[in-house]
Amino acid sequence: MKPAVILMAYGSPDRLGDVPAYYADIRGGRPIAPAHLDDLVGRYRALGVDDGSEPSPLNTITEETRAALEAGLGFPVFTGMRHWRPRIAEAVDSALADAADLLVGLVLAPHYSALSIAAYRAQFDGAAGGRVETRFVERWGAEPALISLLAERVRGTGAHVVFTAHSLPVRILADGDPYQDELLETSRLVGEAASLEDWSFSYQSESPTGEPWLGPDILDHLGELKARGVGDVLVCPVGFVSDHLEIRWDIDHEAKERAAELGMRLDRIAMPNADPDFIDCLAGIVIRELQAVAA
Ligand code: FEC
Repeated sequence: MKPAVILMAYGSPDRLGDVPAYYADIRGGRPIAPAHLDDLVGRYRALGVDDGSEPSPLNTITEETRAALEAGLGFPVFTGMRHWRPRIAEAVDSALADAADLLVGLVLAPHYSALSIAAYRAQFDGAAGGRVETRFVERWGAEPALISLLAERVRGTGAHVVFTAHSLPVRILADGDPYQDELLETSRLVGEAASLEDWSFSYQSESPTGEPWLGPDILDHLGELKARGVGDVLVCPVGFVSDHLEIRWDIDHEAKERAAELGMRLDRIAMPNADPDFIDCLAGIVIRELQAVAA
């Protein structure tokens, strides 16, 4: 067998000039208010994405993760982006051009939702189109290696730990979507492994789509914590695994600013990115999928 991994990520614009097309892809053809587009361009600019020839700092992290996983596994890993290039379909085509005969699809997001992992899966399955044997990892939020890696980063803190994840529209609950339950389970497992006495969960990064989103949002939650007498917060974004816009802007800028306004201190854990322990975690998941095929 000649396996390859299709490592799927949300994707990030390479240059500022890409932001309109990238945002249009996220919106799936629905209209974008000009003020929202300007605001998004400003956020990417603040993170160091520019119109120069250097790669975007955010995409550089995804590439480091891909390269480290490939080195760890000893067979090819191709990156496919849900909303940018290289697309998931391009990654699948590259793997097939490289003569891979078994593709393992793994998304760099641990929790299942119909609005998230299912959309990656649809692109992956559509691209493979029955041309090759495939395995797809639907969830890995309770993976022991992930739990212990995150637990290590919050263990012993004197701060109140707030686990966070990207919010989604409230309507997913009526459809019985497992997203929220899976996020709370990861948070509980990490809290237990790190013997945390005081932790909570909140959402972040709600998008201005005009419908209600799951809450509480971290910006409101900080106010609730302040009212409870909490002065020191450590954010552990369990729904994300790398430094990107939602971490570097929404947590490091917006949430930090809100905490400062409230007279609170806010830090966050270092994201897994291409940390060797995290790469081992991903490699372990892939190897288990290969073993299931061989069994
Ligand atoms: O660093 C980067 O360039 C990309 C950061 C990024 C990540 C990410 C992850 C998730 N999203 C999820 C759901 C939604 C839904 C909408 C939505 C909108 C945006 C916008 C940007 C954006 N998201 Fe995202 N998301 C990232 C970036 N996301 C930019 C558009 C402007 C804005 O809201 O600021 C609303 C779509 C709509 O308009 O209909 C829903 C979920 C995740 C976590 C799972 C995953 O990573 O795939 C869920 C990273």
